[in-house]
Amino acid sequence: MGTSGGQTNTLEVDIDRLWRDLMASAKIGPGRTVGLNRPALSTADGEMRDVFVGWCKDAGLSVSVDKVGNIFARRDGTENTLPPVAMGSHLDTQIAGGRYDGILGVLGGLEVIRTLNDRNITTRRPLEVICWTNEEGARFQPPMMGAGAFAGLHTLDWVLDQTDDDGCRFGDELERIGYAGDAKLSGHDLDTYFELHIEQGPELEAEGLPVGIVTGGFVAFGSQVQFQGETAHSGPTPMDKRRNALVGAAYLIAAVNDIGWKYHPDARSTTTRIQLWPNRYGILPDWADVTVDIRHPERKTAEKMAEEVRAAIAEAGRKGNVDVEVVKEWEFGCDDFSTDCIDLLRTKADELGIPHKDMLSQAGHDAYHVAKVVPTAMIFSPCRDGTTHNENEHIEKEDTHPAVNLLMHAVLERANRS
Ligand code: HGY
Ligand code: MN
Ligand code: MN
Repeated sequence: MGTSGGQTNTLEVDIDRLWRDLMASAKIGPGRTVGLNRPALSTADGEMRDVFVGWCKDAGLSVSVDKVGNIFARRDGTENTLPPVAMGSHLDTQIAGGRYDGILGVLGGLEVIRTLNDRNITTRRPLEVICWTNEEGARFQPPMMGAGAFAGLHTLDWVLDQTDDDGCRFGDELERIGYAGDAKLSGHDLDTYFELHIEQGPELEAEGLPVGIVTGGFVAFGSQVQFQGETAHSGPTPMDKRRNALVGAAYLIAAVNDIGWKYHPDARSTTTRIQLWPNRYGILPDWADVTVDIRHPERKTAEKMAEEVRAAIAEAGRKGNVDVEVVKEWEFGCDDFSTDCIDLLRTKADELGIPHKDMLSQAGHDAYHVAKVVPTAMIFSPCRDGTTHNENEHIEKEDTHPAVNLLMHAVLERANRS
């Protein structure tokens, strides 16, 4: 049995090996320029999953896949009846995504495993590296769907029946890429879950800090809203006879933006997409579908904003003289992170001499949902200018190394605790 936590403070991950993996991943599902276009359950997502599973098997891990495609790669410990300590994040990206959002957390976890293998270090509890399905919600809303199903927020049938803009069904796409697993959604016990993720904000870089310890997350409310009007000719139809779905959507889009400014600077309010039919010259659209995303660090204010959005939805239908319906709603936010695990991260960072700060996450993460059922904590690493959901997302190897080391030492401590 190798060292299990003895002389391990000199233990460091091989950051060059991790970078090789990150650069290899960056070639799978290339975007328009330097980033990625690898939405969940796309062919590229399937290819990336296959590569990841291959790397896991090469590292001696046993791989299982659950019924929504979450991948669990396991390294046995010395006491395998104990639930595993897990690391992970997501490999799917936005369609104009960066190379590191989510991917660093999955491949960073695999690098931890490889380092323990190299040094012949065993742990008391087993370890797992997890790839959650559809974190981004780029094709199938809501986001964090795989982790949400794992945490019991969504039923299996509901997830499998979600469709994308082309009417492709989640369950069919999962079959098509070969990741409709047979492992049950519930009952996959985890002892702890640590998620390493780029900050997706400018604070760590601006303060020259290599690590953020995430104490909570902005509360977010999302809704998919549909407007139903009537097609008509844009020439002969008098203004008082129109039922233009795009006008209803436009009133809502402007109102959502105003609500964000009303609660500025801490609020975020966005209409991120619109679909329209027929969306052609000379004919009024009779159907519009918009997705609204509002966020705030305080739940009370986020709920107030959500109430104002609901009022704006009704008002937009009235002013646009069209019918309006909220077809889907979701929320996420996190004040469920484990204080024990947060304290462990702080202690380990101090022991390792890694400067760090506590901070909130403004983006959503799989860890938000996992935290509902498993003791969970998150580690942030710096990203340039905070640029993200943008192909120019960029991180530096040296700046990222400490956070990956912290992940490894926290996992080791947690896996070997009595
Ligand atoms: O919505 C989010 O914040 C995450 O990127 N899915
Ligand atoms: Mn992410
Ligand atoms: Mn993202």
